[in-house]
Amino acid sequence: MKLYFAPGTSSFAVRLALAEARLEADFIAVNLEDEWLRDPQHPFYQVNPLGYVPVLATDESSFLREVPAILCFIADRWPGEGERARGEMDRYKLYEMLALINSELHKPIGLLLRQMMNEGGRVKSVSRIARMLDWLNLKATQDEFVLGPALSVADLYLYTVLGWLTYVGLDLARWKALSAFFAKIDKRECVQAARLAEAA
Ligand SMILES: N[C@@H](CCC(=O)N[C@@H](CS)C(=O)NCC(=O)O)C(=O)O
Repeated sequence: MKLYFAPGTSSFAVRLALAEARLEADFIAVNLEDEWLRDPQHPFYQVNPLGYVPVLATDESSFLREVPAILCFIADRWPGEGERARGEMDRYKLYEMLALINSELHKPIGLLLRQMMNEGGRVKSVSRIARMLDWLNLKATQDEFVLGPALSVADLYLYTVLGWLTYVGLDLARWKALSAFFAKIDKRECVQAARLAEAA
């Protein structure tokens, strides 16, 4: 497998999931600033014509895109996690959480980071993100991980996007249980190793 990634972006959640699931992959850095990235002549166009990461190449010609889909693919190949997610309702709960992180946190934070909102939109968006974090903070007071007692790919995705809050003027310390969750994931051996590898 190959992961097309850009440092500091959502592809880090996929890198973490691969590491925790002990799945081997090669890592191909993509320069998101490259203005030719979406040009049909650019090699990355075959990988993702939409010009963004992450993309997981599952073999030479099969490219899986969109963080929630890629994380489900990994979850199914992660023995412990696959086992946990086997129940039908558990599976829907995993989709639910991945969709929430993707659409209610990842995307709006991404738009804020890229300054793609006017001031009114920015204020509303920050307040909506804070509301999501209030709810996730409450969940974090009740369970060890976002989907219950076992680590899942959703935790790794949430951890990744929580790491961006500071860049949009939100202080994670405001949400005590989420801060503790972040610190717990951050301490994991795989996470530390993945961070070093990403920076190399
Ligand atoms: N819908 C995609 C969005 C991925 C995404 O936002 N990727 C960002 C990095 S976090 C990116 O590559 N942005 C560059 C761009 O969109 O031009 C997903 O969920 O995987």
